[in-house]
Amino acid sequence: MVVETKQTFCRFCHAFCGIEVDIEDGRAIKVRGDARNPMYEGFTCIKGRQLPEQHYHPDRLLHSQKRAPDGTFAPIPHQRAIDEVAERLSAIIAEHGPRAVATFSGTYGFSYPSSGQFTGAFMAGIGSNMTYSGGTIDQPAKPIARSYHGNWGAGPQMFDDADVWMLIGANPTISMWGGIPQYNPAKRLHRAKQRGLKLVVIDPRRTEAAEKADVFLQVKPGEDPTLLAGILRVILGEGLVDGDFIAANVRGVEALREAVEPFTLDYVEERAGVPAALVERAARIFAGGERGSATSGTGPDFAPHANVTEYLINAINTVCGRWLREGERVPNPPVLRKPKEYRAQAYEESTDWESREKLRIRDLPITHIGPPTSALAEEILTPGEGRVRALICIGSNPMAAWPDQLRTHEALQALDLLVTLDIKLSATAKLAHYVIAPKLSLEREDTTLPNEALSGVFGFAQGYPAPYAQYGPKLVDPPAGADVIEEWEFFWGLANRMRVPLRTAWGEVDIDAKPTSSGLLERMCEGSRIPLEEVKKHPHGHIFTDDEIRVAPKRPGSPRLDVGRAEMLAELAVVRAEPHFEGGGYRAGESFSHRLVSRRLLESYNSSGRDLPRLMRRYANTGNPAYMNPLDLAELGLEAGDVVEIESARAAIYGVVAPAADVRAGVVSMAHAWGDAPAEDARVRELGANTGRLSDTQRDYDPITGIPVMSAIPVNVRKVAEPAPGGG
Ligand SMILES: Nc1nc2c(c(=O)[nH]1)N[C@H]1C(S)=C(S)[C@@H](COP(=O)(O)OP(=O)(O)OC[C@H]3O[C@@H](n4cnc5c(=O)[nH]c(N)nc54)[C@H](O)[C@@H]3O)O[C@H]1N2
Ligand SMILES: Nc1nc2c(c(=O)[nH]1)N[C@H]1C(S)=C(S)[C@@H](COP(=O)(O)OP(=O)(O)OC[C@H]3O[C@@H](n4cnc5c(=O)[nH]c(N)nc54)[C@H](O)[C@@H]3O)O[C@H]1N2
Ligand code: SF4
Ligand SMILES: [Mo]
Repeated sequence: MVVETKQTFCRFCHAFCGIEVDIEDGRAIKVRGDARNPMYEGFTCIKGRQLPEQHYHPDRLLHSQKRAPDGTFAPIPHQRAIDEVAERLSAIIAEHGPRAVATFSGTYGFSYPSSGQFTGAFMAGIGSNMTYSGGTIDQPAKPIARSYHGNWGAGPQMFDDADVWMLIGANPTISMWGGIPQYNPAKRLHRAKQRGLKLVVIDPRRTEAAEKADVFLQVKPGEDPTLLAGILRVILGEGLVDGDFIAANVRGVEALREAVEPFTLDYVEERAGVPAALVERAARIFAGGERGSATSGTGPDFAPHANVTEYLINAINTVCGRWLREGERVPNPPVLRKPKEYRAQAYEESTDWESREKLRIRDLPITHIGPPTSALAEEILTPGEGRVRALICIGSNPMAAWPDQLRTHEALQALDLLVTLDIKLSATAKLAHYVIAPKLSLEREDTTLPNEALSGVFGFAQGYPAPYAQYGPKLVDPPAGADVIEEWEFFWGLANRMRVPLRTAWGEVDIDAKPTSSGLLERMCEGSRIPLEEVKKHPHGHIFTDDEIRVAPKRPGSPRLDVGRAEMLAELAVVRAEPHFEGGGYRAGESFSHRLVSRRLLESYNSSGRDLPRLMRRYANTGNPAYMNPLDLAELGLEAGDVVEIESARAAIYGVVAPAADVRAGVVSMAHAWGDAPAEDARVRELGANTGRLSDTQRDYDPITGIPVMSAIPVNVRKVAEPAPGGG
């Protein structure tokens, strides 16, 4: 049998690495990094190399499923499933109005751009704005803080020519997500260190990235606002700022200076648990460099006061002048997007949350990033007009990923209609009325456009650092006999039956003549700087450099970046006034022994990957380990492999302990999106445990984004007996 080799890109995670796939007899048999890909240079991780196992997994859904009243699932042709879902949605809308219908787009809603467009168009078509996404339980503080601070039209300085860099609660060489561009991040970091980059890392865990740090601040979880205010105080106090940039482009420096004044090094040391001399050194190194950014990941954005944390990160970059200037070459102009203008000036954004439409729940606003996912369970459970009664999940898994799993579990069971588009019977799918079986990545054509569009949305070091794009053709057919579709086809099918107009960003879609995937790709790339046809000529991907694309001068009368926003500085004052306790708690009268922090494991991707044996070797008898410092284990009389109960103010989970000297004492470091429904708790060694259950969506949540405390969660840890199987 001949083996053919073809190029495409991996979509197991959002890094979209360029890969080569060996195909034998119409089946993908092997995946490796594409050494000729100019962006990734042959890099892949162990997850991407499992794409064949994922595609041909015995539990992969090759047919859509319908749940019978007794809880069992039976295959249903996808056309029939769409007929029935359309009918039930129409009935719900007729009786309760369109707001009763919600969508939740998750990890694999991002990977395929037509999914998002058709979800949005369908929802707009029926007249519902209940379009929730993973973004509001990810790093919503980034766009919110950016709005308060203002946006810089030319973008931030880049990693590849930086001489200083600060990583706050991000671990890019494992998460491949950002903070350092997620395209072969280890190699980028290695090269940067070789040219002399000075790296500051702030994390409660000595991460893989921290191993490479010049200064490592092992901060107490949740204390980033204090630490960053302390760093700013040093920068401003010692005048380590870019005075010219500030004079021309910034306002609010005096207000900021006053606001950080109470964050003395002594105070920071005591509260954030970082030696004063190290804080000083970090500030001097970062501000003393020529180019670089302070960047962050999910960790600090899951902790309290995340908007302030992100605001202070913006302020550090701004007072140090870490933005691209007039005349500089734009490092990453669009490829598959339309040409755009880059100006060396600030742009103001609206922060008028108060005048926006509010949810019924806790008066939370629907901001420009959509309604807050952390309130959706309550939108489902709270009676009255506007109650959400139908939910469609697109490449997402609320049971694994939403904070406050007990509430989520209750809510999902209270729905009149739950539909999920998923490749397997996930914990959410098991509760669904219909599961729609989608095609997998190697069975569909697409482009790297979503990653290109990332830059500027999430902040620093996001999106491609160069004008790169790749087109990935369809490489294999779905397994014989399969009835699988692309997610957009589901929404098109609903629109067709319900007579709902579909207006995407690429124009109106005919709801009687079904488009093709190729046609949609062409439409979404219409007017792009580089035509799709040209990109297709480069099967290994290509960097479409254009030295003529430069940063334009600012327009007269342009606004300034604002580092002194009253709302943010007022919240910083709240931080300063808060009591801080020796234990883990945030409130007086509460006593907790530890704080539990989020982390990523290389071998799983949120709730994906746990069914792939080669990924799970290390976790075969532990699930997602509860990593703790050996000092803590000794104190609690624990040994590796013991089962503990981890209890927050909201709920308790089991965890299997693993010693980890890289974790700060007093901290439990544990990955999310493991475990299953509460009845399966005793199977902790096999399924892991769901850390989301420890969060309380109704307590200590952010009043703008609604995000509850999802990291730096105060918990108590105690040894318990091995849970009895079947004993939930
Ligand atoms: N406690 C805690 N909670 C967290 C986090 C945390 O760190 N701690 N992280 C948060 C973050 S950052 C995020 S982004 C969210 C993620 O939240 P979700 O996106 O809801 O979670 P995932 O587990 O990624 O869900 C992806 C689902 O898509 C399915 N799937 C896999 N491939 C495909 C495909 O090709 N097509 C389709 N249609 N489906 C597919 C998978 O089987 C899985 O069920 O979780 C958040 N929740
Ligand atoms: N292998 C793998 N890759 C993934 C994912 C996955 O599940 N597995 N998930 C993907 C998703 S959805 C996302 S959003 C990205 C996230 O990408 P990252 O944000 O880089 O994710 P993490 O590796 O969890 O890094 C978060 C870091 O924050 C630290 N941290 C926790 N709490 C605090 C705190 O209070 N303060 C500070 N300073 N640090 C803290 C943790 O110790 C951890 O090192 O990763 C993506 N990539
Ligand atoms: S980092 Fe791994 S999972 Fe992510 S795209 Fe690359 S090979 Fe795939
Ligand atoms: Mo995420």
